[in-house]
Amino acid sequence: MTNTLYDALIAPHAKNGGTFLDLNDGTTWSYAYFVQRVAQLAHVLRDAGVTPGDRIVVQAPKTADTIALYGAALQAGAVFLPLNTAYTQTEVQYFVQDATPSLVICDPSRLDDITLIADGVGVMTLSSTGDGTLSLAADDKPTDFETVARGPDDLAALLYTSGTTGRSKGAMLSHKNLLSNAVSLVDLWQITDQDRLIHALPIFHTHGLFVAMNTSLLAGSQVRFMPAFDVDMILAELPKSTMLMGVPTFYTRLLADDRLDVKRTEQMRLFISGSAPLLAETHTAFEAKTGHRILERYGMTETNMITSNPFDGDRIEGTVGYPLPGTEVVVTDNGAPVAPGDIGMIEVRGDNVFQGYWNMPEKTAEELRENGFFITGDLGVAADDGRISIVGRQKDLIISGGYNIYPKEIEDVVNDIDGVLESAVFGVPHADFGESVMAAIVLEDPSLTDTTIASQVEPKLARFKHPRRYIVMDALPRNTMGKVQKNVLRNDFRA
Ligand code: MLC
Ligand code: AMP
Repeated sequence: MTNTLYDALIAPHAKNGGTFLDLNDGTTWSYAYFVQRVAQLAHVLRDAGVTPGDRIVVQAPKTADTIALYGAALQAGAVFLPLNTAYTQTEVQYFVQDATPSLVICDPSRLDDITLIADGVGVMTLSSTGDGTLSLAADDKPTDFETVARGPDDLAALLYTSGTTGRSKGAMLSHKNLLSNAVSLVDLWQITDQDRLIHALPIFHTHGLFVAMNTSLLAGSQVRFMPAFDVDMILAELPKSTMLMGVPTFYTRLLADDRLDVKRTEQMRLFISGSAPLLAETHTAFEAKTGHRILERYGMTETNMITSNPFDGDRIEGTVGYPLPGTEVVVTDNGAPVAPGDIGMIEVRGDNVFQGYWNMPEKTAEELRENGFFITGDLGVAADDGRISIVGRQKDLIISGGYNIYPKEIEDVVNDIDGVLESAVFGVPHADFGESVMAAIVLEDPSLTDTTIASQVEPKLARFKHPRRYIVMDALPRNTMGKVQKNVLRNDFRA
């Protein structure tokens, strides 16, 4: 039986006694043990009724078993659907209803919440202490499993990404999409089994799950697997590691610590940044303190990684480098390529580009052209030699600490509150998170307070999406067409 991703990422390690995961409690998982654990979990999935092509929703803590569950989903031919652990019951309900999974896996502390909205779908638990029902059920299962056949075009994962319409869209990622990108990155960044990656990202997004884990599995490298970002822990691991992947907030926080220096980073081979713009000043300050030039790359949930600064060659601050091998990037004006140096829409085509949005053919048709180019919503410039710089976004999006926040989703919730006439949510610069969320509101009921509004937003939206300030206005600024001028709000309230 062939299974594109399983055969490339997992099967080759069946007899590999080398360390894969180095965990916080001091224990390690060898690659060979990982392969066996994946098989045990695949048995649990099958026994729970998961059949090939079924979606499994996973809102679970960052543990070794969660990574093995990703492997198990691949081996059982299922579609892995990870969710941010910060999502509320209301948010999870939408994903469950939209994706119609055959199994939902959550932290034991969320079991009641999730069972209520799972609508007859089976729910199992996965905890950070290993005593969830999923892990316990796996313990006495056989350590081998007959791999389900999956080809390059079969779906491997469904990752939701919010949209400008306020409704999250499930990006369908095939085995080929994920594998082709991992192969390009391993080659480009020269990742080998001699590498040790510091992994401090969440594993429910492209960056922490695919960019970090798929490349490590493909190369057979070691992963220092941390439950979350922690400056002290990272500083302690730098002398024993070779790579770090992070969002810009990782780097600004590390820079603020005097213990970061040349000596501590001597063994490190590569610092990679992505998911949000890395300020040129962060790049420069990091080099001054450590001697390392951070390698910035650019990607999206729908496309995996698109461009990267070179491994050998100039890593230029403020640019995201060149298209990955096998990936075409064009900068366009209404679909027509613009000249080098001119600003336009970044469009992408290649094996890395997703298969479309789950159950949303109209949305897919709007963003994925018939000729295969995906319209990213990011505005960029290509230099004469093809190097890309991102200069802005056409989509109304805030990126806070690497998390994408779509204003429309928040506006819908705020506008629904009795006594609110309308609102406009926008981002302002934030030293730690890059951007931070603010809401301008117009009230029908002047007695409504920030606290009342916040208390009604809280149960509906994950904490990282909550506006940090509500600004009451008599009217929202609008242009002659009646469109709210968010640039005016951003300028007026940036301080
Ligand atoms: C946490 N909080 C945030 C936040 N993260 N608020 C805004 N933006 C964020 N990103 C809030 C919490 O709700 C909490 O609020 C407070 O901050 C402290 O929570 P915490 O869990 O202790 O936060 P911290 O550990 O400091 O996390 C910050 C972070 C984390 C930057 C380390 O957000 C992170 O790991 N971000 C990475 C996101 C990522 O992987 N993106 C990749 C997307 S893929 P309060 O008020 O309750 O205290 C993609 C494609 C690509 O974009 O190209 O890669
Ligand atoms: P997501 O939908 O979460 O995958 O986020 C993708 C978006 O993150 C892209 O469309 C960009 O707007 C942004 N992004 C990713 N990497 C970078 C980068 N290096 N510089 C600027 N923006 C980035």
